[in-house]
Amino acid sequence: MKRLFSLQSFSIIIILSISVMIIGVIIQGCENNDKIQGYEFAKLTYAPEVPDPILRSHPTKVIVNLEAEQVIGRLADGVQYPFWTFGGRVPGKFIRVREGDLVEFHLHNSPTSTMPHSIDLHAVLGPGGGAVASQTLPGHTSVFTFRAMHAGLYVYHCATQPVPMHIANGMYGLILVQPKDGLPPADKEFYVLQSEFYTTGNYGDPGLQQFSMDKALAENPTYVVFNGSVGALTNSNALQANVGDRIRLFVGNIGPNKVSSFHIIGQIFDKVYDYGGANVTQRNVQTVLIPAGGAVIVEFTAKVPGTYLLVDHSIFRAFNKGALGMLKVSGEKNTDIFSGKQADELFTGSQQETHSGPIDENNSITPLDNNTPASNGNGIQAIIDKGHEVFSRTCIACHQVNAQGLPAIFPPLAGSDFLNADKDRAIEIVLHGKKGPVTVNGKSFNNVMPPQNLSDDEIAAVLTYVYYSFGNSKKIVKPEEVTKVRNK
Ligand code: HEC
Ligand SMILES: [Cu+2]
Repeated sequence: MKRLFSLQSFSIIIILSISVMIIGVIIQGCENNDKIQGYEFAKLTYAPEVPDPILRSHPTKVIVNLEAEQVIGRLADGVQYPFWTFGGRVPGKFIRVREGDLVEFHLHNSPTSTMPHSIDLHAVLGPGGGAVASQTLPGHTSVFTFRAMHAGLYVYHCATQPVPMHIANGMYGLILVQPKDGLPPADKEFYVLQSEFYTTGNYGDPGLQQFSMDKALAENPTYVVFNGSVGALTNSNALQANVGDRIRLFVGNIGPNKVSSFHIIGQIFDKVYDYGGANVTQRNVQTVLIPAGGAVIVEFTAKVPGTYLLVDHSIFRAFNKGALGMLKVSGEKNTDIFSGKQADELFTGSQQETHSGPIDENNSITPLDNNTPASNGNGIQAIIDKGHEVFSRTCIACHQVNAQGLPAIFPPLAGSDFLNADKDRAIEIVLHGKKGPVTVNGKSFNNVMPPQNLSDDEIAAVLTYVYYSFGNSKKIVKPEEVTKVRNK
């Protein structure tokens, strides 16, 4: 009996000590998972690329090298701007670290800079977000270190006086502090940042522009763009994905003045990390609000192929100031989800009356009398003035103020070979609209222009104005010619 007892206690002691060892290993493991281990250099990316997800399960020291540089670059076709940048482009490079990482930040200021620069990262807990610690003269490097305490998506920007001007000139970007446990897997991750530019010239005015303090103070941007320039995300620069891809966008808005109403035409964000915080706070959202100096993470799955437009749904900014991007989704059609156009039938109006016919006397619309400049030959200038007025209230919505159109969407009227080649055809287009493929100045378009509900005088005037402006062939269009085409 006695012997048996001691054998039992022996095995209990063994079991106990094994358990203690196991627990010790577990505790040690936990400790290691919070301890900074080793170091690495951050791999930064230019928009729209995002650095690969971090697979580490422990924090490390991350060394970030970023250079402030002043460069002249493209703001729109034919338009240049003297940008101040982080990394030579706007927006600045994307930084990705893991929650708990110790970030050793090396801010270099190029020797060719004309002024000091600095950085305020919204991911920093400390005065100025690093602004004071990082004030850096041209040809110098500042180093400071911070612990990435809170997971989330944060903007960074220059914080050297005058701060608003450093921001307005392009000094901003995004830093993602990836949660400890990572984000759920995604097939595509993209970096999109909205910002405004305030130029001395109007939208589209060619040549090297300068910063306009007046427009900035009036909060009246000349340009509102995604990723630093008009067209940075359109056509051959469009974001690319496949049907079925899980797509995650890291979207920032730096302003400097405006709040963004970010929307993708034809998509629904099925997950939204509002304000770029760590949690999914909403599902099935059409438009997200991004404060100036804020960010958001949105996710969705592209179910149907096609081109989807990224816009600020303050919509004049999208179609008239540049806040337009494209996501091209390729793959198999899915007619269960979206049929595409199934019919195109004639519709003559519920009152059996169309606006294109002659206006009768009982109609409340007063017909234009014949005493208009277009018909009394009062001189070409009067016609052009009237045409300008018609143009501004109708055509610019699509063909843009400068008549340059929008790449792949609206053809240009400026210097348009198509317009200049055939006057009657132009009249017909304004009268009856146009759809299907068309090539203008070697670029193809395939879209729909609705009929313009204008009188013969108005059409004559607007076309004369267009022919006499924007480097076109100076043709005069008479109201009689419009009437002739209308009655054809
Ligand atoms: C709602 C948008 C819209 C409006 C408003 C509009 N257009 Fe268009 N326009 C288009 C589109 C789209 C096309 C190309 C259609 C196609 O792809 O077949 C086009 C084509 C044209 C063309 C032939 C192509 C070219 O660039 O030379 C002319 C000329 C033209 N429009 C003139 C006008 C004039 C003048 C007005 C104002 C009275 C006007 N449009 C208003 C959308 C519009
Ligand atoms: Cu700066």
